[in-house]
Amino acid sequence: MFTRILVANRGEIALRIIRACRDLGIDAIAVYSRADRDAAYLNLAHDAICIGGESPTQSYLNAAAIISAAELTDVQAIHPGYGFLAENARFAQMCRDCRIEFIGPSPEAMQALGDKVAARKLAKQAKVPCVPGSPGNVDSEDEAVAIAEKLGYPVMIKAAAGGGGRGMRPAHNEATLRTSFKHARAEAEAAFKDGSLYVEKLIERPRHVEVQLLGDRKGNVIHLWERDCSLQRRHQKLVEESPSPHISARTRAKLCAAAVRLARAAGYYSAGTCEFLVDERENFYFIEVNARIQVEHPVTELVTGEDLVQWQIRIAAGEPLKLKQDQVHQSGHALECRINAESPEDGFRPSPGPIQRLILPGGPGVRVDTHAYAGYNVSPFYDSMVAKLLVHRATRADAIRAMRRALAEFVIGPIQTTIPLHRAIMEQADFVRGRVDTGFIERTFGASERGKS
Ligand code: MV4
Repeated sequence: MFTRILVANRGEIALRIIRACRDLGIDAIAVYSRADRDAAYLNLAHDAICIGGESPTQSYLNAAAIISAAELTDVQAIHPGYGFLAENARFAQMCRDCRIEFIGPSPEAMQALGDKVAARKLAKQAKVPCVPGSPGNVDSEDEAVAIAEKLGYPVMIKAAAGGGGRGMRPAHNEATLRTSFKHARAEAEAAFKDGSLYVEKLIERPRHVEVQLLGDRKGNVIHLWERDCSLQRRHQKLVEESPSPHISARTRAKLCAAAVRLARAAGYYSAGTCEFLVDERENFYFIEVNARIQVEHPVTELVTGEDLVQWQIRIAAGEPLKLKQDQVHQSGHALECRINAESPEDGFRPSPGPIQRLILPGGPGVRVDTHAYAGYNVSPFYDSMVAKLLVHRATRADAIRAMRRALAEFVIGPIQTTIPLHRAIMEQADFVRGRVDTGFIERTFGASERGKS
């Protein structure tokens, strides 16, 4: 097992990884940008190293600075967390070249799955259902039109290098397809330096269901059931839960088995997620793999009782996965609300600044993952998430009640947060009935939403 790990991230996930290291008896080395020098979790690390300026490119995205910090502190491994360098295959390769274990999948798997067209091909080979669409890249407008006519409108144009909703455009007829194609290509070129596009049939009112996977370096792959992340706003998840309220036990079993087949075909190890769209008739379609630990991983930790970050570390150290599929049970119901420093009444504008007052909820079944404290300054340079509030109870109804209680206890000020929005969501009849698709937020809180895209 490792004795020393570098934590190449910030905020709540840095703290989460430091905690896993402590539980495993490993020294955690933290890194920080000049904007994060007062972060309290730095004191929980064995050591902390400044890696550069406030902007992510100067610090948390600065691969050379991070590798230097790793060399300087003589760590055996780097945990990238999520975001920043977590899904950067070149960074994983740099780590390998420097004989530092990257705590994540292999650069090869990351590369193969990072290209959505290549991932779709792999999925098809593994007999994982995909959204009907083009077999590969679509190189011209005319080719896109021909494919759309075969599929039938509406269709969705996606960037091969995209993901998480970036570089995506719907088209409802030939005219909109032609303009969308031009725009999508320009956007993909600008955002990813790769203008490759593909076309899929548009799935109406989809639910977003993802399967948590763990694989070791010996080829063992298991799933830890699913999470439902349908409650989003502009591709920013707001609420996640497990089990999904939308699927039958039969669909769940098929979905999880499909995800495991894909991970095996990709030679995937470490923690990862296989994302699916699920339609109203419970047909499911693979869309992409997230080759990292995700923000919402604690939802799965609560229902399975497993520590995913510890597993990632054990796997990177070469341990075989001692956890067998039949030992992983989905017990009770977990919900997560992302508490962001934003103003929902003001188009979700970021609301950074000092936190003066903070009272965290607690009691039975409550978990709060946060790096925030009274006196902490929420920096405008980074993601606006300040806390993840989770509950775990026997049933979904009990979990919703516990979440209402926890949200009522939560005091944070004077910054604006998404807490009032979450309180409203937990009272919403459709949410309580489990009838949530990806258009829920727009339909329910539509007045302040429309016309902002
Ligand atoms: C789609 C889709 C409809 N049809 N693909 C958005 C995130 C990215 N991972 C895939 N996404 C979508 N892909 C087809 N063929 C609708 C979405 C989508 C969505 C998916 C999951 C959760 C929220 C969403 C919000 C808008 C669009």
